[in-house]
Amino acid sequence: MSNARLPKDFLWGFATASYQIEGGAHEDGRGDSIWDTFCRIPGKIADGSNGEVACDSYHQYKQDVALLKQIGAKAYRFSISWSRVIPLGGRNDPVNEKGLQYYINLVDELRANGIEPMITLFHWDLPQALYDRYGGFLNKNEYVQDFVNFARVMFKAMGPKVKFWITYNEPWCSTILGYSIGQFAPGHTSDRKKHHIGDSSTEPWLAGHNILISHGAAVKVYREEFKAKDGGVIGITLNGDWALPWDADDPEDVEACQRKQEFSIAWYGDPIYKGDYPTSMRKQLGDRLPQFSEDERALVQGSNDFYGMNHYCTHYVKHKSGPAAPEDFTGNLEAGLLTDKNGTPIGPETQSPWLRPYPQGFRKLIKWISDRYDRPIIYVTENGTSIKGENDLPKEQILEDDFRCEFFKGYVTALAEAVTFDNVDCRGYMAWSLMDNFEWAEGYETRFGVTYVDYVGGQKRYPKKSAKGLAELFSSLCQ
Ligand code: PNW
Repeated sequence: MSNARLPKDFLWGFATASYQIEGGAHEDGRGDSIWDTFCRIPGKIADGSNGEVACDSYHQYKQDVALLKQIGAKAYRFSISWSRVIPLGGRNDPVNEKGLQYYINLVDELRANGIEPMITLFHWDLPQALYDRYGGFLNKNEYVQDFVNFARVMFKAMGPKVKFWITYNEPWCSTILGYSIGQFAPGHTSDRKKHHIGDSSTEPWLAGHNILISHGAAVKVYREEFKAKDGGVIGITLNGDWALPWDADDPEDVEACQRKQEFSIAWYGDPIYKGDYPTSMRKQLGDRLPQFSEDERALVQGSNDFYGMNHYCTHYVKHKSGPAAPEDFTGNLEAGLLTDKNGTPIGPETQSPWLRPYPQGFRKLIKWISDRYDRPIIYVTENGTSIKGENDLPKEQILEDDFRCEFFKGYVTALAEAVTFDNVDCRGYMAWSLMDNFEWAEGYETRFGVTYVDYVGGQKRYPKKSAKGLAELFSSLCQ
């Protein structure tokens, strides 16, 4: 398969997210987000850390851009801390000009260095004030208007300088991890041992519905008020793992794989590309899954100029018999299995318990998405890996990250195969991540960067081998 190629003008680069890298958590008027408060609850973050300083990108953004340039990136995907721009979050609350200026400066610096900015409006850090005021995602009327207002503030501030907009990063994570399992902010779950508030049987579906509507409403504003003069495109980023049957000879496990994709990816993808939730979800969830009114459907259907795809790994899936539990969010199956019936592991271990590399799964999944949604334009907006025990190694060894180089080689080659042989229209790829950063509930112990960040040495950055590896990989494939 060595004749697999990517287009000459393929847009490749690196991704990060505001709370994971910026720090400057209380500077120049930034307000708290739900992640600032979540980190203060003992036991929620593995190493008890938070994003107060993180990679200090609030002060070192020029170094970040220099680094991108040095390693040959064509694009940089980053996200906006909503509570930095509007500290209290709402449509009647003041805009914090200093906070907004940070992002204008970053975009100007990127453009001055010939790097294409790609902005994610929301990467999980909801302003705490909106959660306190009306429950955040769960209040449709208030939330949708506030998100649209925030989006408009950003579209207006950036104008034609930004050509790529992503409304949301991985709403599956915000809703399932944040409103069902309680592992992510704001920590809601039915499990009273974990949290005092939440209903896993209803809240994730309601939160997801309201996110979809706010996405559609923000896209409408971009298309009506900005697109013609600013010339950008806008979409949403969905995460997705590939699924293999635990028992390849059991038709019920094979069927469960499809249902698993519907419950995780098509939950958001189908309303956007087809106008409603998948039948399998309606069948299992009944009235707990909200209905789209005609107005809502009109907002959501057709609201992607491109599909943003985050992908890391593949899991085995095993069907369950009997009725689904009320808090089930998987499609009544065992998801996330790391070995199959014969005990064969899906791939080598990494530092992240859920992540086992399996490059062929990337090719399969991107084709699955492309086929289901009639060949949308796809940008891969995240893909990368942690390495088992990386954090415990001396710096010199961390910089020789051959495991990560192999990961990228396998995955990017699989992508090139999908583009060359499977008729997939993928136009860009952002590796996760430009640098080691705050890995949410796993804290700083898990590193995903192609750049080592010295957290005790002033957050200084040292490119790893994989940083250079990507440039070589793309220069050989893009021709
Ligand atoms: C993505 N899981 O999150 C996020 O978009 C990034 O912010 C994050 O740092 C990166 O992947 C690496 O984890 C995920 O538990 C977090 O399956 C958790 C899961 C999947 C994606």
